[in-house]
Amino acid sequence: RHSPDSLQCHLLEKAGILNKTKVVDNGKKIRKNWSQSWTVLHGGILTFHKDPKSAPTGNANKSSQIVPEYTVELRGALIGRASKEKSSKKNVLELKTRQGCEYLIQYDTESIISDWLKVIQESVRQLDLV
Ligand code: I3S
Repeated sequence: RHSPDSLQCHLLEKAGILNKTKVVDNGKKIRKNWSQSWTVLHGGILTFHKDPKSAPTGNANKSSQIVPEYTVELRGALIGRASKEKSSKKNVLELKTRQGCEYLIQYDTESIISDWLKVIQESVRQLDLV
């Protein structure tokens, strides 16, 4: 039950719709581009999928709706509430990866954002132990 494999299994956490934008790419600040994203946290990896609305028309089949846009390695990452200067939106989280990328994550429903904050914090903590 506590082998490394079983620990990996316990890292299945959450999935849902969020708004997100990357703001720093490998240490370089980039222009915000908020979009909605089917977001999956599994095995210490957070995957933001492409907004199906951004897919070219005629290509809106099921598989085009689950194309990963960003995969984020959570080991060693920092997650917390973003300061007011980072965005005018409400309920914004800031996620900084060890690889030097930063993302903002937002949703108008506070309980949804606080659940994601808790589960990402817990995932980062768990990854520290294995
Ligand atoms: O940090 P900024 O530059 O105020 O972010 C805003 C811009 O990304 C804006 O797009 P343009 O760069 O095309 O003006 C977005 O529409 C806004 O949503 C961004 O600000 P918020 O406060 O919503 O994160």
